[in-house]
Amino acid sequence: MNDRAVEQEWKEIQAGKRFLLFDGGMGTMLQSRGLKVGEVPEKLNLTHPDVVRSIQEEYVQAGAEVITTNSFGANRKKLAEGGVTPADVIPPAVKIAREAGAKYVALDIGPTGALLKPLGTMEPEEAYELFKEQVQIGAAAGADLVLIETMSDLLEMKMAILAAKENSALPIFATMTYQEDHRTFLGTDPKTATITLCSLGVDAVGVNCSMGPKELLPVVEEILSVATCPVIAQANAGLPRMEGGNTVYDITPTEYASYVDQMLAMGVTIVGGCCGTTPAFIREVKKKLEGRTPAFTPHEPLCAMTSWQQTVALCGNTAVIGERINPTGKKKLKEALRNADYEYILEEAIGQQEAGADVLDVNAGLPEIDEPAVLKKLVQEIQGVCPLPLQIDSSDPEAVEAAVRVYSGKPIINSVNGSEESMSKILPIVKKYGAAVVCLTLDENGIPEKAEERCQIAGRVIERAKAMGIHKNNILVDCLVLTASTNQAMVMETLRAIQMVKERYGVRTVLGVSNVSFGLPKRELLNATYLAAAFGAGLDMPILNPLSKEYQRVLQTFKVLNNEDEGSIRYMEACTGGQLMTVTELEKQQGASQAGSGLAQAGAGSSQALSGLAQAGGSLGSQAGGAGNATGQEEDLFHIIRTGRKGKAPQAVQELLREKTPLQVIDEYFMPALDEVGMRFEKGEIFLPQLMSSAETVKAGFDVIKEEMAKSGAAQDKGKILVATVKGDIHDIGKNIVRMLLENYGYTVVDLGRDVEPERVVEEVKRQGIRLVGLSALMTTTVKNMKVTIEALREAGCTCKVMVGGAVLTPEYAAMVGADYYAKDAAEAARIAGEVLS
Ligand code: HCB
Repeated sequence: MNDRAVEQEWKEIQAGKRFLLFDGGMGTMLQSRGLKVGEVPEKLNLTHPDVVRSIQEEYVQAGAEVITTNSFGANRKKLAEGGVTPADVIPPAVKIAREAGAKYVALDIGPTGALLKPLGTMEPEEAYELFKEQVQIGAAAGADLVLIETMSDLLEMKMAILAAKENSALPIFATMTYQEDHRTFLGTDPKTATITLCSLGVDAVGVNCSMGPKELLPVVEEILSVATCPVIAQANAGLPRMEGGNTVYDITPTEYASYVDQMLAMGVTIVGGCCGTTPAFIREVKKKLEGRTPAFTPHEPLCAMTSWQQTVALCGNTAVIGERINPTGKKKLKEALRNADYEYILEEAIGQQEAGADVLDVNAGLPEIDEPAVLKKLVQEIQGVCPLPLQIDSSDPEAVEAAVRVYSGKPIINSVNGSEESMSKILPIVKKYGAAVVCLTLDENGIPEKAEERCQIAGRVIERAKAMGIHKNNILVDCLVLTASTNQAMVMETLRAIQMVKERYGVRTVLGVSNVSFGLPKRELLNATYLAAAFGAGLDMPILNPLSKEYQRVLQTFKVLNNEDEGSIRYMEACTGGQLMTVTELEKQQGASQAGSGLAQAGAGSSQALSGLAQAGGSLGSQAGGAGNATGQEEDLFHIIRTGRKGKAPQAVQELLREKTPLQVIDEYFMPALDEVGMRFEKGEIFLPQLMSSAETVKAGFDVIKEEMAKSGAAQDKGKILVATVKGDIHDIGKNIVRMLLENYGYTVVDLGRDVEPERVVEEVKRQGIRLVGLSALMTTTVKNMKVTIEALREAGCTCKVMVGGAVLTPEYAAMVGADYYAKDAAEAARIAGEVLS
């Protein structure tokens, strides 16, 4: 094909008007050639290029147009294990694919193999550097596109996309991998991933690996429901299972193709295969493409923001942006920012989340701090504990970019305005990182008085953004309210402007409501009344303090009236929960007759249409107390563990230890909090990152307990006990508690750690003449390894006693695995030790 024809074909592919067929799996094929995929499969490009080539030739013969290079793990970090570099294996990988007859060569990029911060230890930029090297080498070697696949971490995917964008002009296809619960291993759902990846400007988005094609159908459906670019699906050949040490796939090529057929009918245009698929699968899929017309219709970008776990979309509903992480006028927050006291700020984040905020504004604007560094760190810290999407709020473009770059998801940038400087600096960041942006209706000349002029500024920014390829759904206009104490005549003009921009441009609106009341008494009353009025004018996203009871009442009542709270369920819950007492009820309760009188007047000044809402808001104001600020209060250790804030745990434990024994703290706080976290994890309410944060928090608290117990530690040595968590199991909190208590009772504990091979246990028992072994297992799947370990001890002739424990165990299981004792908790373990070693 000549260049023009190729160009035309790509245009069609990128518009979803032409199908594109990828190849299938490589591993299964290598095995069928008698080759074992070694530790570094990419080395085969050097040692057995002929074999790799002949497999790819088969795929070409079967009809595959795109051949994926054998470079899935070809990043510097992974390759180091095999003593090779990306420069050694990527160019031959591209060459082999080309020689095999590929129409297009896809540079294959898989995950780095390390967990990124805050879950793991790798900095996002470190991942970026690894991907950058792969892209640069692959592009120079002549790849036609970049395929980033099998990703579970949205942030890692983002780093790979940025690396591809910034270091090549190649089309980018991005696919994530989902589990049976339709979330990635780290808890991202298909819609959230798709919205985020599309906004980053990829050329195709989708799913690979995961499960069989049948199980992927609902995932594909979700992806298609929001995709703005063509969708790619490359499933496995069924659900993999183990048989005699090998991974086996059950689906036949024709069955596979019949599910692909369904995907094509749903709108998928790019297909191929993943693990377990072979040229026979691709041949069958090819038949489904023949004579068929693509059914893909791209969606308009949704007005939506995402975190790595959640999407907040504005489709006729309202959503609240929590305003509290902004140092303006907040002494404590300023101090926290200056001292890098992130714990205080995380508390603010959690508090707002629990009060019902949908998005959090994050602002670190203090002249005396390094704003880019602090804002970036703040975003990372908050994303570590809070799943809400964030609004990155700064007037410094450098700080905005630093924060947006490491943000996992599609954030809102706050803000751009109509001045040339702002538009030229902020809009390119919005475009590059696929963010939504708040457009302030001001420019070089300040805030215009009249709604008409504010509307004109919004129009200018929208036009400019459009010219850069930013869709109007990614622009949220803030018509800016000035305080009633100094600009009373302009307050209602803002509401006119809201109505006007919505009508004229069809955009969503944002408003920092609390500004209206600066300098006046009973601010919350004014704020709530104004919020109700603003909702009436069509406001979509108020920026406010979600902890304010007055605001909450307006919000909850408005959601009923706006048909957002289906069946008024949440409203009724709030009523029965006592959160929404009416003036009369309050008066009754307080026995006071004056409580609500001022409020009715507050509503009366507003226009007729709004007065009902204003009253609803107004009646709230009568409740005494104000913001209902959960922060600043003594925080319960249970809550700290549940919300996974490890920095807070040591102090909370220390305080509890003044009144309680270490074991009481463990039993009354650690265990129930972990139980609840485990339950929520099982129900799919939280995901692995949150589970890990809670575990880390317990560990931080546990370190304090350990120190405390060491102080009162017994002097004599009552004998040696070996403890270990069995093979395949990495849970060790329980085992560590057992160890600590036994040490405290005067035993010497040999702790082999977690995920311990049976042979290791046998070796140490023999070497150290151990008489009591304590094994721990927390998962049903690892209980069997207790049995294996105990059998290994018995076979080796060890006469030691074995006790077993861990949440899943029961006395029956203990007997079944051949243990001598079952210890339901650490105290029981100490009692058993006394019996065995006395
Ligand atoms: Co984990 N996890 N987890 N997890 N995890 C559990 C155990 C589940 C029950 C949660 C659930 O789904 N409801 C579940 C297991 C389901 C099952 O098999 N029935 C589960 C899963 C599925 C997983 C992963 C597979 C998740 C994933 O990756 N998708 C993964 C496993 C990886 C692996 O092991 N290969 C995983 C990972 C994690 C971490 C890393 C996030 C974290 C562990 C951190 C760590 O231990 N360093 C974690 C945690 C914390 C839990 C929960 C929430 C708490 C466990 C815990 O520490 N309990 C747990 C849910 C739950 O159990 N409520 C959840 C508190 C301790 C003190 O209790 O029973 O261990 P304990 O110990 C007691 C007692 O039993 C006895 O004394 C201790 C003190 O009184 N005892 C012994 C314990 N061992 C003893 C040995 C003796 O000789 C004598 C007495």
